[in-house]
Amino acid sequence: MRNATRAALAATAGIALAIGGATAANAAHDTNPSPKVASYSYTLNAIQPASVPESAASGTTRVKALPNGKLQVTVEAWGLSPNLPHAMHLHGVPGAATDMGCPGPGAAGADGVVSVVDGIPFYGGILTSLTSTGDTSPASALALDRFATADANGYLYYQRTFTDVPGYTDAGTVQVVVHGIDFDSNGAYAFNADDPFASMASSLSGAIPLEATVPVLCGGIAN
Ligand SMILES: [Ca+2]
Ligand SMILES: [Ca+2]
Ligand SMILES: [Cu+2]
Repeated sequence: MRNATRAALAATAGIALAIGGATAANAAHDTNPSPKVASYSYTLNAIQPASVPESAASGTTRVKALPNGKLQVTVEAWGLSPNLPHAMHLHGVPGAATDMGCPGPGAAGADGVVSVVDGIPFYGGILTSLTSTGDTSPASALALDRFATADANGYLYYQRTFTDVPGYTDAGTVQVVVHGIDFDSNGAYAFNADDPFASMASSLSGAIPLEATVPVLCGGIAN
């Protein structure tokens, strides 16, 4: 499973994140398609140690404030585990501005994997679930049947226009976090007991495999 090039890419991303630490979002202001549309794009970075298989990925988030007051969020990612849904959330701390950021490989701890819980001191809790349909509250955090699925090449495209983004307008800095790594490339998250990774549970729930919730990409956006 390990691939030297992928590992090197992940390590490079990790170093950048370690230096970037808990800094605020780096915004790249696009040329506006219209004077009434504010459009911004942000980078998503891989956050796992290079030793975590299938964890090298990259991505972007685009946020457009539309003239009608709605907010359009687009996420594109490359190198994700193919043909699987990827939970995505806006993470942060509601209320007064708190300077949050993304975890790097150093947040992994003894087990060598950055779990959702390992990342919480960096990116906070879940403000919004970036589901494709239905509810977008934190209650839908693990609604895998309503999140975007990566294609056979590991490419994911997500776009949704929000009239109300729970917790988002309130929070100081917000991180987009994309979850889900098929560590053993067997085409599935380890929901079946005979799966090699079934014994590794999510840090959120013993009923959910680590593969389904482990964070893979993270990047700050400005609100
Ligand atoms: Ca860990
Ligand atoms: Ca698997
Ligand atoms: Cu999340």
